[in-house]
Amino acid sequence: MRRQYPAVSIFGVPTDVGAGRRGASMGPEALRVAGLAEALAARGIDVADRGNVKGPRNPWSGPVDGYRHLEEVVAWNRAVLEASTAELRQGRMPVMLGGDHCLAIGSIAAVANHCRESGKTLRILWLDAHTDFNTHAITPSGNVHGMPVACLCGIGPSVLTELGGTSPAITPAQVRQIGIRSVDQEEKRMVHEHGLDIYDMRYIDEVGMKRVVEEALHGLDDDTHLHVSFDVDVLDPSIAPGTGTPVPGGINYREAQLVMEMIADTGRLGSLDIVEVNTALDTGNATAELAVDLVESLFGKSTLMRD
Ligand code: HAR
Ligand code: MN
Ligand code: MN
Ligand code: MN
Repeated sequence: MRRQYPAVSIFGVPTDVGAGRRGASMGPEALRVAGLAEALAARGIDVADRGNVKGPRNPWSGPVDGYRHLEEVVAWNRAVLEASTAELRQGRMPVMLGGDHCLAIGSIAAVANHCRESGKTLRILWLDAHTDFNTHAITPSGNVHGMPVACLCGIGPSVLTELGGTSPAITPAQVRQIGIRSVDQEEKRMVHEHGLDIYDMRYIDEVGMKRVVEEALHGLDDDTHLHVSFDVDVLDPSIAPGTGTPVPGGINYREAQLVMEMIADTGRLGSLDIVEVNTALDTGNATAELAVDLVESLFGKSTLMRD
């Protein structure tokens, strides 16, 4: 039995202004070349590729007051917010192709507003090696892709925390993070202080991915809008080498498939980011191709269930 999905609108967000290495700006094309839109269409989903949102070039300058390229990050996120908001208003599912993970500030601010307006409950599944909960005061790099969760929770510069109008856009209680294995010293204190729900690699090893996803998805109901923010560095670098901040010991192919299949089973997926595909660092286009394979499962492809 095929589950019904809302129409999908794909946007490229070709930027790496939030990252410390160049190349994530090529992610949208890499995912297109890997056949993302075709794969969704083949599943019977009404999919439109809206092209790329526009933003400033990467000035490749150093941090100022603990932020690199803050002005550019804000400009890109305004464009993402606007694009995403327009699709949600039409009842469509925005899929943002990064680009670095700073774009989640705009995409999730849009979804949070949409949920407030429509009376839905928002749940965010953050698949990542990193917690992305840094601030300008504690960041080791100044790279804003290490800060989006904090910004969304109201901790950060007002130009980002107030991007969508309401600040904070979300609360830590709405977030579940899976695959975490790299948290900076001061960032550890922050995530504990703010009570983030983190399923780190040790916990995944100990209890298994099935239970992890059951716990992370616990309490979803018909009124839940599930946003998945998929940072490809959650995957083990041996299968996903094309990313700017790889960390050994990530989730393997089967674990990744299971996460996606279990999310699909909820039928609650409402919006998606696919970020940090860095083609300059990839082996061929392997990382984008794997991401497309996993996204097919996220949209209900399964071994035995008939389409
Ligand atoms: N924690 C490090 C920093 O803030 C590295 C962060 C991010 N890398 C990402 N985001 N790909 O998940 O600089
Ligand atoms: Mn990330
Ligand atoms: Mn990451
Ligand atoms: Mn919705």
